[in-house]
Amino acid sequence: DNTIDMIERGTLEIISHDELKEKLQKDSPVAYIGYEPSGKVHLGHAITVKKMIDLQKAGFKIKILLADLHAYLNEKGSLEEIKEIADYMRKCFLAFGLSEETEFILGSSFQTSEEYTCKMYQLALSTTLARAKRSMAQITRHETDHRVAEVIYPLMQVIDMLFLDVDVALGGMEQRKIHMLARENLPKVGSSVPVIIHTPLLHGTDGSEKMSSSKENFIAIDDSPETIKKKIKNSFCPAGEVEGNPIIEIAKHFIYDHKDTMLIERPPKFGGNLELSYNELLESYKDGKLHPLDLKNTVTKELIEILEPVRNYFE
Ligand code: IYR
Repeated sequence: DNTIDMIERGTLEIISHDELKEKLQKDSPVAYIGYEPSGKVHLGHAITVKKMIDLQKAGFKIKILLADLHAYLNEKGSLEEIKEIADYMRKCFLAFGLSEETEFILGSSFQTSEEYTCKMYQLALSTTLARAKRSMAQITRHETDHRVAEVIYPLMQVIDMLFLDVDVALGGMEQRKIHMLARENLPKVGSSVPVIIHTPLLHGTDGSEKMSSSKENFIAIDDSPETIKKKIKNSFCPAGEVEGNPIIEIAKHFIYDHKDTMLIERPPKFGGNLELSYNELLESYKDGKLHPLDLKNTVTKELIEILEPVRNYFE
């Protein structure tokens, strides 16, 4: 039950809990996540990587799909550029704490095989165009002028689960509609269905809904201390507002995940030091007793410390 608690901590949903318990009884269950290699590895990715580390500790074999063809279909660059970024991503994940046993798989290494392609065609027959398009709403680069690539993408993601033989698929909440498509349609192509785990999205430092490497609203896990300082200093962080506040979210996911209280250092003339639990932090911030600048300074200091192993790995 400790294991279940650890897996569940910080997630938004698990579909389903009972199935997860069954998977934990297996000999060596497999958990996977896929990433489009593009731009920098940032704190949004890190939320899911942390959860993969939890699953690794819980006894899962971890497969990380470096989804180069998916990135290509989503217009993230040429395949050569994308493969280079895939290599950087793999290094980032190891630097961040996934163990050396983690299996990294390049999408294009299996996604063009005859068997894969035939399964995808089979799935194409049982999936409506409307549903495939809808599943991409939070993933595609296009708001209008939709490309055919956009409906091939989710079909491939579903078939990945079959070919990588996974027991658990993890993703941010934006993957939900593709995951639901998988739950419903995998049985139709003769496959079992994986357990799905969703983690929350992190707001961008500009306050927009999703931290994203293409929007310059991210903090990269290998950013220098100076860059982290600058980005947090300029970040959206409205006084009194905790909903949708990226700095509060960073504190929640990256500091309070391993600490019960956080020390806020303030000069006596600004009220002196505070040691706050997460709930106390929310209350103080809402009541205006904690100024955005003091919050930012503390989160900056803590985050620089948390990301130190990543910077060391690259040096
Ligand atoms: N759709 C993901 C990338 C991706 C995830 C999985 I799980 C796949 O099997 C394939 C691709 C994204 O938006 O980054």
